[in-house]
Amino acid sequence: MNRIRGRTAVVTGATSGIGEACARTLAEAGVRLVLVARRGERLASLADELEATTGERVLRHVLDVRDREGVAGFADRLEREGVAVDILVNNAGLARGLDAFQDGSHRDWDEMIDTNLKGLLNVTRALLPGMIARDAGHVVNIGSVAGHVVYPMGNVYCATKYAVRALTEAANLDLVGTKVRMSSVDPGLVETEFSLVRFRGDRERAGRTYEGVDSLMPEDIADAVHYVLNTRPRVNVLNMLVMPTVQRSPYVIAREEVKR
Ligand code: NDP
Ligand code: 8X3
Repeated sequence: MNRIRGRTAVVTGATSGIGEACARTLAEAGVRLVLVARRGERLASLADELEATTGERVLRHVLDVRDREGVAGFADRLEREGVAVDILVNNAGLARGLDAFQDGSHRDWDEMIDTNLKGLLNVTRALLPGMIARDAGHVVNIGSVAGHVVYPMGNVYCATKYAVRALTEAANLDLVGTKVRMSSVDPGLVETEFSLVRFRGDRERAGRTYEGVDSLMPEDIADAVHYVLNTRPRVNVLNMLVMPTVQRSPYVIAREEVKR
């Protein structure tokens, strides 16, 4: 049964990887889309493509989730255009670097905290009150296995994802008595541009992350997000941890040897 057809969803970080896959999966399910990211050209090309395949208007809004004024402007635009948001997928996020705590870069730390934590807060703070006022809505936060288990050199990235899990739990306490739900979907290794961003464009190093590993693909996480959103209104999945079969923890990976 399709319980989300005709609903309106905001997907942040829709220009790549998991966010793009969520946009495609939700479009297929008949969800009206509002797509958000910083790279306008990519955003426009995905929105145009989904408009052509679904025949539905796809709103696009170039936004850096770290920019509080920009987020307020985005929320104002939605209100002006009479768009009531039923679903928010807080996906925009990134890792920068893989350094020991004692060698960490302030710039990398700020970027991760400002995006993964404060960016998620900014967008949620702007859209959640409308959901509460309508007593309907579902927020899905994309966390990570890194929010359950820390790994060497993951320090600040892991801390942001532990925070996402804590915020999902905390928000659910504050939402009790409403029909608004908040969930987190927490992936293990997914092959996306994540490592390319983490290693600032170093394709060889990024490629090694996925070498010999039958990683999750972005559509696997989009399926999980779809499942969570499509549950009956009485069901609230607080947290769904989704790992590749070959990865049982950040430390335990069956990696095939790659012959060179
Ligand atoms: P990608 O790099 O492929 O996609 C990240 C997306 O986030 C892009 O669309 C990017 O768009 C957007 N984004 C980044 N910063 C901002 C910003 N400041 N404002 C708006 N949008 C932003 O990586 P993934 O798809 O892998 O990452 C998506 C989420 O999944 C992240 O939260 C990540 O932490 C999480 N995750 C990823 C895993 C993996 O192994 N890949 C595993 C577990 C969790 P643009 O640059 O156009 O703004
Ligand atoms: C991304 C997955 O293991 O690189 O959250 O932290 S991992």
